[in-house]
Amino acid sequence: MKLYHAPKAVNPERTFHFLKAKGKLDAVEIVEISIMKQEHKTPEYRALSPFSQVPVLILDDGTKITESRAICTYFEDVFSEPNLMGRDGKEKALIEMWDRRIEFMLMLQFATWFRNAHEMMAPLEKPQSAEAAAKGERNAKAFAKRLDAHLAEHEWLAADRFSIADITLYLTCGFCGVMRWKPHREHEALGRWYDTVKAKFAAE
Ligand SMILES: N[C@@H](CCC(=O)N[C@@H](CS)C(=O)NCC(=O)O)C(=O)O
Repeated sequence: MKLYHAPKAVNPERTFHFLKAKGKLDAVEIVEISIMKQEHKTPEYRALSPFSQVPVLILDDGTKITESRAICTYFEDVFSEPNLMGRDGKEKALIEMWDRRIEFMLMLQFATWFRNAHEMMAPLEKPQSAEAAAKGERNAKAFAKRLDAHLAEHEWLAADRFSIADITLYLTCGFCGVMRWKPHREHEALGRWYDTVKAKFAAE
């Protein structure tokens, strides 16, 4: 198995950290791609990823999987422990619910802000839009407040234990630093949760 990974980019980091949480980084060949050098725009890479995005997982039979969550679903199946996506219907649904909320209501909103406002993104986001950036920023910041309220009453995002939803949120919080925004330093419960996840990854 081969995983095309772009360090520091949130979706590839999601699959990478998922694999890390499984303790299986050694089981997969990792190939690094530089998005800033536009290595994902080459004809060779486009043959692997038709939308020119990272990550991509290539299975031993040549099958290409190009969505980060779908790649995690595959890893969950082949590396079943520790379970990160739910053991029964209820856990699976709650974990997926929170993971999708983080993806749509925080990560995508933040990405809209970042891609439309940061000069580094100008070659990739044409044209950039100040209006879209402002809307993304507003939405991301409003959702961070709601997350803080949830985490004030729960140790983990979903199902009372560490899951893929925590991985997605942890990496998204880190990604927000690129706009000098640290939601986990603005909100107390989010900060307590963030430090716990950080310590967990540092110990692995
Ligand atoms: N829905 C896809 C999104 C993948 C994605 O947007 N990857 C970004 C890096 S975080 C990328 O490859 N960007 C390249 C570009 O925008 O040109 C997934 O979850 O894998």
